[in-house]
Amino acid sequence: MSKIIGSSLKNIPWQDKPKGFNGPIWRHSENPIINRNPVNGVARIFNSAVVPYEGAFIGVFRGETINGRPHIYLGRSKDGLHWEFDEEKIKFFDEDGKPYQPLYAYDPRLVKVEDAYYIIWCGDFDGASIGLARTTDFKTFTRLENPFLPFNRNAVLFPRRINGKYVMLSRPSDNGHTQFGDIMLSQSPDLKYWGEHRLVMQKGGNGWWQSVKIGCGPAPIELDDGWLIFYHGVTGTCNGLVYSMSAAILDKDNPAKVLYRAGSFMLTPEEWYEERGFVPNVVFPCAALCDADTGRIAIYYGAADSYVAVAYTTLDETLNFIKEHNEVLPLDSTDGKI
Ligand code: BMA
Repeated sequence: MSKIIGSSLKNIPWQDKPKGFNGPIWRHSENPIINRNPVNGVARIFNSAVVPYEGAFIGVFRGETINGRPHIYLGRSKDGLHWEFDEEKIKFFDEDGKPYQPLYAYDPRLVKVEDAYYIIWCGDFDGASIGLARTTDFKTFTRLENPFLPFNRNAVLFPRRINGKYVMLSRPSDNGHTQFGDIMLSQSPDLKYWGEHRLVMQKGGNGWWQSVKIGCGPAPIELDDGWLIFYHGVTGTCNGLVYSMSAAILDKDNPAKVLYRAGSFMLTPEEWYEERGFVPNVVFPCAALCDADTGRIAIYYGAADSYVAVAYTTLDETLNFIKEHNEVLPLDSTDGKI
């Protein structure tokens, strides 16, 4: 069986799989872990990302302010489940030290690459596109050049360079509530100039749960023989879009190539906090903590655009599910250079 390449994380939030539960991902029993109105002036926190930090946990949180605009807030937690937030949104400065605040910022991801932590979000760049910032201490945040042209609204970095390049997954889109979308990959020698774009995975397949669009989720998890990604897939119903999640394995040296991909969802909206909220029927994964020793994985996901929830799986459970439901689409298995 494959192994996670990474650190041990003994204090990873964890609950064993409930007896009699058959699914590959099981929910934390005290979900949602963040409720409405968590901070003065913030109505909802959801679609947010966390990392281990100094023996505890730190995260960047999508805070929907009471005028409806989302911004990114910093949060800290001892156990990864109970969070305290700064009252003020994160202040970003450019590389010359001048204020460089996003007009709005949502769906942040947080990834450690070498000695720095990177925040990747969707913000306004004459339309929705991707924002990128670096911090080493969670006190000062340096906003870098916007990686892509508009429109694009969903991106995450790989946690290390591959073949000497930084690698970003993203989902190019339109200026609205995009009714299409595949996962692409872009590469950069310096986090400034991005190119060598590749197609990674397309929506669709035999099942319907990912028929409208797909988008990347947490930072890819390095395995000895590939990269594990959790991602969201969207289906259309007469009552609107439904967001579920599943997983795939990408090639280790060329992650534009999909080795295995689950043709069925691993988690879909079922609980009240996933089915009922500002946008009903949404599970939207943005972060995953892993313990390399045990293969335990804790996934943080936004629920119904209203709450943050946690769910658990293990590497073995996930790999078994992916392989049992394997369905790689024709262009997924190529090197993506079309
Ligand atoms: C997507 C993004 C997410 C959101 C989802 C469901 O397009 O805007 O932030 O969770 O829609 O509303």
